[in-house]
Amino acid sequence: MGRYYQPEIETAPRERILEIQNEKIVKQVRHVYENVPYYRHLMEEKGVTPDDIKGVEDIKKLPFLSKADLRDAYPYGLLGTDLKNCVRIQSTSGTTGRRVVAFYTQKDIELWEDCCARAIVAAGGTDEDVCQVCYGYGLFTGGPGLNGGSHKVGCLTLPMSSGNTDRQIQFMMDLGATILCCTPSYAAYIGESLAEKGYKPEDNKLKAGIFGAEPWTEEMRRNIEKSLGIKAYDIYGLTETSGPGVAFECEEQHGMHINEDHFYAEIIDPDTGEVLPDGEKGELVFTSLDKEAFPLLRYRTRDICVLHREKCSCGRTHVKMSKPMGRSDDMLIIRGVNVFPSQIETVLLNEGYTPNYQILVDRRNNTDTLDINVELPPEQFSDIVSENQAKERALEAAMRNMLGIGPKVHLVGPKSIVRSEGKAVRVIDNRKLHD
Ligand code: DLL
Repeated sequence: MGRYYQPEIETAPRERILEIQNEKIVKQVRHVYENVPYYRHLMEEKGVTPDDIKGVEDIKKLPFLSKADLRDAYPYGLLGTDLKNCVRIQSTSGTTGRRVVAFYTQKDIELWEDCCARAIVAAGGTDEDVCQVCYGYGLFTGGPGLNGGSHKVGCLTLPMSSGNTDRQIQFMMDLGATILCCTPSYAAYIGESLAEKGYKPEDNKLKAGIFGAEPWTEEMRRNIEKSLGIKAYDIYGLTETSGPGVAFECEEQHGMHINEDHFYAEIIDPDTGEVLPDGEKGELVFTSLDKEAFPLLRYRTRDICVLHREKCSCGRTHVKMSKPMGRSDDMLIIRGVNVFPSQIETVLLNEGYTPNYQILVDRRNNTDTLDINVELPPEQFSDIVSENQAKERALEAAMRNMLGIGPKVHLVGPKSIVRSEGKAVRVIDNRKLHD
């Protein structure tokens, strides 16, 4: 296997890519219009018909789609094909109210796995490699996506899923894993655990890591590379667009190539929706070009980034996106799990507390921590420590249920959370996630 998984498309001249995109978008829009009444209605509202879309130039005529639409249409409202043609669902982590369920036909899965295979090959993967996948398996897209990509490349795949670090390390050493796939914070933690066990970076056989699903800095990259003795590559994606592999880093390790034959990217001003030119920072919007079961036109990711089209020394011609530099909504990613402050508020209100709370996020020993200070009104305040502790544990359980991760809850006395004169400052995030 060479430097590319699908060289004819990954290094295709720009004109060829545009030709492919133009051809596919016409079909994709028609497919959505004919099969997804929810989106057809949005098009009708905007006065656009499939005949207006003759190529990617016309994508800007189409209405946007947001997470709120996905919620409205839950679970089947955006399905582009008969359920009987679907073979899989995946879903976002946590959340009851905001769960996103994505559907796949067998062809959708093939294309998704191709995208992940491209990422693995770009990180130097071949059929000689042993690829340890410790993203979560199950509903989360990380495990299944990289697992499928690893099979396509022909690597010996270790489907570890996340957690149980001792076992991860044992398999890594005993089976000579050469590629590690997990979140960057878990990679850093594995590096630390190896050192604690007395291993030096040269003791493992790893050569590369494919890390994503959460923001990470160049400083984290350097630390991980040093502690594991590898090259660390970024990979991006979201459940809505199939999962990891929408974009991936090449040997330049400078921006992620977007798989433009499957996804058309735009950057918009998050406030006005206006399309911004390449090189300007704004919200990333994706249009799928050939999805069957869960096609999304102009989906607002809420991730803030920049697109670059300069020639890349790796030979790939696909546009590059910068690392996400933040979000245009209030979503937090904590230990790889997407968390919205509104979910925390919902639990508090459901459990009979007031919405006076503060969310504290930090990163200690490469692991995200989530603490929630919850203010008790005078009538609920108790001097008996054990009573408060029991309430804290009960709230923690309710939060875990809603969020999919367990926070530490601290009940605090009446009026001890500072009232804000403007917008309440609900979230204090002390992690340094962006350079
Ligand atoms: O995190 C898919 C994924 C799995 C990507 C494994 C990479 C590796 P969701 O849970 O739907 O899907 O979360 C998607 O995570 O909108 C970004 O805000 C964030 N995100 C994903 N990759 C990166 C990355 C998966 N490389 C949301 N850097 C996205 C920064 C990322 N943020």
